Amino acid sequence: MAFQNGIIDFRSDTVTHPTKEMRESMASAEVGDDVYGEDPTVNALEQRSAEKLGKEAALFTASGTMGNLIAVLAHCGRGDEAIMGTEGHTFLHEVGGISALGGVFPHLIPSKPDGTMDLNDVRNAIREEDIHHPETRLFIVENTQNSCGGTPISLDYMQSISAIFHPAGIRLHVDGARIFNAAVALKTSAKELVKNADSVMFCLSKGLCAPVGSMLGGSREFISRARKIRKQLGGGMRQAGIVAAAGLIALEKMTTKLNKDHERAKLFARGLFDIDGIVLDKGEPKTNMVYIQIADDHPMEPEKLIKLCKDKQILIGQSGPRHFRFVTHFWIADEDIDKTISVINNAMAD
Ligand code: TLP
Repeated sequence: MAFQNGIIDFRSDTVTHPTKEMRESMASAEVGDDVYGEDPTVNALEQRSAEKLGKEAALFTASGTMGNLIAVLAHCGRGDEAIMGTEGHTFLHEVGGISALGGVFPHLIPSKPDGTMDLNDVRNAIREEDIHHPETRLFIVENTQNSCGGTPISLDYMQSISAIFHPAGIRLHVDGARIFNAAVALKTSAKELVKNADSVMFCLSKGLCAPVGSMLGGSREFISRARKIRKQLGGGMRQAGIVAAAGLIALEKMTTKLNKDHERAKLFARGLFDIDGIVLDKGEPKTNMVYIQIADDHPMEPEKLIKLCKDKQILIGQSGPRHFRFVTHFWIADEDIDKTISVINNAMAD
């Protein structure tokens, strides 16, 4: 079940289109002015999201990047520091927004291949009071950890870091863009995984297929500050119920389908693993991401592989010099996986 135009798009789960049910609910959504708090569909989405996260309140944001940025701005003041992993999305892919717009200083500690950060590094990152030091306010952990293979981060780990940071008065933000993938993979609930977090962002627009939007959850007091910052950033969205309607379907109907994407990622990885010259870059997939590398001694050039796939209506995304990330999602079916394995197999054998 590729897209209507026949394209099989592995570049990300951000490329997903809304489902038919989403489009229908968008067409008939009740709306109001959300800046006045009067959009019933947005209000329902915020309330349902808060319940799903086990938090007091939630806020609809335009994107995951905006949700993370608002969280950092709500937790930190100018000159404060936020600790995060070297492979964290906030460090790698959010345009330096926390520094550019918030004056927040990123304190990096190495991300391990399993997506966690070493607990000793985590402990050592907390600075003692000293006139030379910035105030450490926040720790950001990503779940699933995208650049480390889409690895889910366990509740045990979340508890260990919260036991380190909370006594030191440092808050914990979860970039849970794919928290429901993590919950499915770990056979638990999103609520359980984020119970130690002070704030959490998740995306409606990735594997959950909504066309736009992310949710930021936290305490009532935190979300009311976050709401004001969203307005300050120009993110007050008026009749946003049109898009929130799709978000409600994403939340209620799509989270339970994610295990299919994970099964397909495993199937796909197995097929790719058997191809001469393809190396699984980050091991067996644990959620919906398959990272591969073209072996250094294989003559295939990455640009050529991209083109050969494109000629067959398959879009693939490069994640390094000879590296690729394939993301499985609702719009990729078993036959699309089979077709892609065969296209790559033929290309590599040529
Ligand atoms: N990730 C995108 C790209 O930005 C890399 C992708 O294709 O995976 N947190 C995490 C962990 C993410 O993976 C992303 C998007 C975001 C935040 C930002 O979400 P959006 O794209 O809605 O701003």
